[in-house]
Amino acid sequence: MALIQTAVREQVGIITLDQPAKRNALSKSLIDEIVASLADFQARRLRAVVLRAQPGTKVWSAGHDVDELPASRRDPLGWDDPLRHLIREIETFPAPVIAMIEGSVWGGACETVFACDLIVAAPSATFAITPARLGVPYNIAGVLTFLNAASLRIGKEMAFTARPVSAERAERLGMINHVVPAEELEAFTFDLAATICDNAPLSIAVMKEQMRILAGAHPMSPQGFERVQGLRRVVYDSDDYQEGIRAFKDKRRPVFRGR
Ligand code: YXS
Repeated sequence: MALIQTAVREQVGIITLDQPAKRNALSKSLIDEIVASLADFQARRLRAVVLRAQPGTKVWSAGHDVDELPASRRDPLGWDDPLRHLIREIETFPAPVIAMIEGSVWGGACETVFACDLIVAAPSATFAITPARLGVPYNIAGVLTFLNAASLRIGKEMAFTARPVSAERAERLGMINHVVPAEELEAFTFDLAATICDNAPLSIAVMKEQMRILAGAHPMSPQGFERVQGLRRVVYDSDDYQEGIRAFKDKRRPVFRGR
């Protein structure tokens, strides 16, 4: 059963998340379908991609599929994790990927949206960074995605509180490009895509790649990286990590004890 719908409108590829029963959770299967669609769009030399959910959805995506997070003692967001693969595919896709958002966006889906090149949202959209809600030690490239979207102070507030940020506040803070009334969202987004398609695709592709390289150009010493990985291991080996996942599955509030 398809977990996404795809379409092509002139030179724009469209990917619609379509697994409402699981609130479009980013499972490996769903991510594999997105990645395959991006490869097809690239082969067809499409000049923009719109990544959206079903019209009128209350939840754009509930984030990483919690059922696919490792139980314990293994990095939950290592290089080969499907979510990490999706982020890299979006960042390296040789044309702009525009996230069109209605409803709430959670955790790994929030990073996915922030990894997109442009974000157009309806007033109903909210954005939440949720590792602290589940006891997950986010990975350092993911933290950089968040810091490239929000200021350090806002990034800390979102990460430490795990509270959703409204579309209006996100636009005011420059975290998203436009907030548009829901009934105008599709027309506005596709007009933006059409404008991009009328410009020089090679020039756009090289500027997107330059900005990716520059946005990721942060010096980190081998010692610094090893320190981060050591700290993350303490977290994903902790009782709190297991409690966070267990509480989610039990549909109850977690009780974190700091060990
Ligand atoms: O009980 P059934 O079988 O019907 O399944 C329920 C949920 O378990 C399922 N579901 C998910 N399954 C796997 N992974 C998920 N992330 C996930 N979210 C939901 O979908 C069915 C319907 O969910 P339900 O009843 O809660 O729907 P709702 O409309 O009442 O509430 C929608 C949400 C999104 C507010 C609620 O589902 C929710 O809070 N979901 C979790 C949001 C979240 O914390 N996501 C972060 C996932 S972990 C992640 O992204 C990173 C690793 S991190 O945390 O580090 O950022």
